[in-house]
Amino acid sequence: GHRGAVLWFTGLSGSGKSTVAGALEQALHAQGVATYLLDGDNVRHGLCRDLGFSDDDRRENIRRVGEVARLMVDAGLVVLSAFISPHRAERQMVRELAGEGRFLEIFVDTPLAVCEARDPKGLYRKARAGELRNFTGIDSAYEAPQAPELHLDGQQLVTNLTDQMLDLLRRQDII
Ligand code: GGZ
Repeated sequence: GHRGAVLWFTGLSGSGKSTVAGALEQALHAQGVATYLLDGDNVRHGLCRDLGFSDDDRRENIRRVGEVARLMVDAGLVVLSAFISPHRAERQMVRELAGEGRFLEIFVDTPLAVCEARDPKGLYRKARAGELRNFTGIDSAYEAPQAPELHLDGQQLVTNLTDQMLDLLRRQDII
């Protein structure tokens, strides 16, 4: 069996949050664990389609995601949530919503220079050119976690990172 929990991935755009969360989800499915992956692709086109990237809109984005994640945890799912979530206060809010012991913060730590070199969607280039405002790491702040449950080096191989996450879930009696 397994118990519900929120795995909260935070990191810069291009840090690898979605890739790492997707790899963990596959590994959990292979073990018969019921999961749901929340990320910008399925949330910012629907539930949060009215929101942009001002501080207020990011706060509301994270608040809604946190509420949805809580409902899914109540249903017994392991929720993987991959948002930049740049502000400590909002991550703390979701931690309190989920309940202590049901929220695990996973910091996907990839240096800005590396994310910028990857630039899979060309957004960093646009931000540097002044064509995109309030871009995290360029002209909008990212507050790194001070005490995440797991601190991942985003430049390591995904298989290695997946093993570290599975170890965490075993230690926390989630799987
Ligand atoms: C940051 C932005 C911005 C700005 C568009 N700042 O690499 P991506 O494209 O796929 O991931 C980024 C995504 C961030 O959305 P989140 O919902 O995770 O952000 S937050 O938690 O702060 O609410 C990026 C794209 O949206 N994007 N404009 N200005 N990322």
